[in-house]
Order: sequence, then C-alpha cells, then structure tokens
Amino acid sequence: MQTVSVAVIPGDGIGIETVQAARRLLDRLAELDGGIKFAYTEFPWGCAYYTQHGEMAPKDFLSTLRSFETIMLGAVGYPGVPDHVSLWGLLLPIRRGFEQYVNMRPVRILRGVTSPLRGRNPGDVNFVVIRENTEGEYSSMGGRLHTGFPHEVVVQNTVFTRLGTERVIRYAYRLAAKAPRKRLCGATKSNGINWAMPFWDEVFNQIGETEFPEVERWLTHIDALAANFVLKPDVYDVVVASNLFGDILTDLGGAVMGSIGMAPSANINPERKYPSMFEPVHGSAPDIAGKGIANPVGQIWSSSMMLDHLGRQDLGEAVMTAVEDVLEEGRVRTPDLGGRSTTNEMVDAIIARLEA
Ligand code: GGG
Repeated sequence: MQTVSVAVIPGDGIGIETVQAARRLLDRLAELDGGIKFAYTEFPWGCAYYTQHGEMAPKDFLSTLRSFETIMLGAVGYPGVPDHVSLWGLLLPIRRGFEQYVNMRPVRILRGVTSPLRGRNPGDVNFVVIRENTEGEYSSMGGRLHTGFPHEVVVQNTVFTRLGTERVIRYAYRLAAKAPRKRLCGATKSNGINWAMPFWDEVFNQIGETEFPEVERWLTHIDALAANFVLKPDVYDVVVASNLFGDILTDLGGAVMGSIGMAPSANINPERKYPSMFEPVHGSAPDIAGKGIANPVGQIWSSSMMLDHLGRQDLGEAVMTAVEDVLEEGRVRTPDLGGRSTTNEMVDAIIARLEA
C-alpha cells in the first residue's frame, strides 16, 4: 500500500469548496484502487488566518510543509487583504522555497466542452504552457521613493538568472522532444524589454541548437502569441514563458478551454528534492464563494497531475476520462459551463463514472 502524505491548503473563497470536492474524489478513487491511500493534514492558512494573526501562515510554514510528499492548494486572495500581501505571504514563497521552478499548465479542450473559439473542437487544441515559476518579473525587488510627492519614483526589477532561465527552458525542450510534432514556442518581448528578453532568447536558441536539434523552435512576441492563442491554438505542442507572461497566457488558455474554472496547474520541483504543489489556475472567485457552484474540474485535473507525479499515471488518466465522460454526457454542468449543477453534483457524477 502506497500511503501519500498530503499537505492541504484550501486557502480562500472557492478554494475551500474545490479542495473539499477533490479530496472526496481522491478518497473514493483510493478505495476503488486499493493500492494507494492519502494521509491529509489540513492547514487553515490564507486571508482568514491573516485577519486573525496579521500573517498568511505561521513563520515556520515552509519547514512544516517540507516533510510532506505533496501539497494540494486551493486558491489565495480575498477582498480586504491586498493581493500582493496574500500572494507573497504564502503561495509565492512556497514556489520559490521549494524550487518549484516549473509551472506546468495544460491547455486542452476537453470532450463535451464548447470552446468560445469558433470551429475549435476537443482534440484540436492540446498543448502545455511551461511557466517559469521562481523569478523573472515576480522578483520582489524594487523600491519606492518620495511617497506621495509629485516626483514619486517606483522601481520594480525583473530578474533572469542563467541558472533559472536555462533550467526551465531545458525542461520545456525535454517535454517538446517527447511531443508528436516536437515543437517548442518561446514567449518573448525582446523588442521592448531590451536586456532580459534578448538574454531569454539567446538561452532559448543556444539550448535548442546544441541539445535539441530535433525540436522545431521559434520565438513569438507575447502580444502576437496572445493573439495566436485565439487565432491558431492548434499549432502549439509546448510553449515556454517567463513568470508573468506564462501567468497571463494561461488565463487566456483557460478561456480558450471554455472556462478558467477547468484550468489545472502543477508547480513542480523536477529534482524531487522538495514537495511539488498542485493548484488550479483560477483564484478565489469571491463573487461565487460559498454558493457551492464553483467548477471543481480545475482542482480535480490538478489532482490528476498530482497522481501522475506520484507515479500513478493510470489513476490520473482514469480521473480525466471520468471528467470528460461527465462533460460529454452534458447532464451535470456548473453555471460557468452553462448548467445549473452544484460543485457536489459534479463530483458525484465524476465519482459515479469511476465506479461504473
Ligand atoms: N489557485 C491559485 C490562486 O489562487 N491563484 C491566484 C493568483 O493570483 N495567482 C497568481 C499566480 O499564479 O502567480
């Protein structure tokens, strides 16, 4: 029996509901399989914790999480707590502290879902965005001078290290080399960002030329790439992007898929020195929080990626087949997909497919 220790951080808003939903599904899956068990420890960290304690989590939260095999996160951020406080108080230190430098974010139109893109059907769009996850535009370096005066100055630095740039680009090439068409697109903006992005492009081309000559590679400016996600998303296998560009592109990816509520992500430490973390792309959605109508698919798909990471690709695949079967049948859908079902009804339907 494989017992997996899971640190669970539901976080804020709908994160609490989607994590609960994914846990219920994982537990039933484990019962059906008989070979795996999840030992959860839940941590009530996030914006509610902040309003009581003045911090998003206890000071030693990284050393607490370090002992777990894997981390499941819902969403962070809620009105009343400034967004930069909620992100830098919990989510971003986990990504950085545990060297989760790969943020893998699949973009795929699932069976049964109508993409808002005219003429794009399930199967037409199926690629992965690899987002750099520990540096770049999310540097936390900068400063503010002469606050409140007309000559106020604010500076935010962007940091691209050779180590950080090479490792994420190399990871993306490895993935592209295994893809059927062996294609890798790099997101750039070297015409405007004239130090960091030419460096990014140089590393992208160097690694491609010397280590992965079999991979077809090209660079596209981020503005054109955003347009291409809508106009010709079927040309991509793997896209590699800096932290901010990858974040923006993958919200767009969620929209292309039919709902950001379905977009998954895996924050991976490829060396497995530290735990990896699995969270949906969506945020805490205060407008629907507490109503029980959040789409659980983003969290469930992220859990399927967790199963892949734990070496149980068979279970990860079974989960996604069940999700797609339910979507294709079309009877049970949350409001973001045009239905009237609740989060729990959706999970019940997915579990019923797993049991069938
Ligand atoms: N599910 C994760 C979450 O709450 N994300 C909110 C967010 O704003 N994330 C920013 C980021 O991924 O960099």
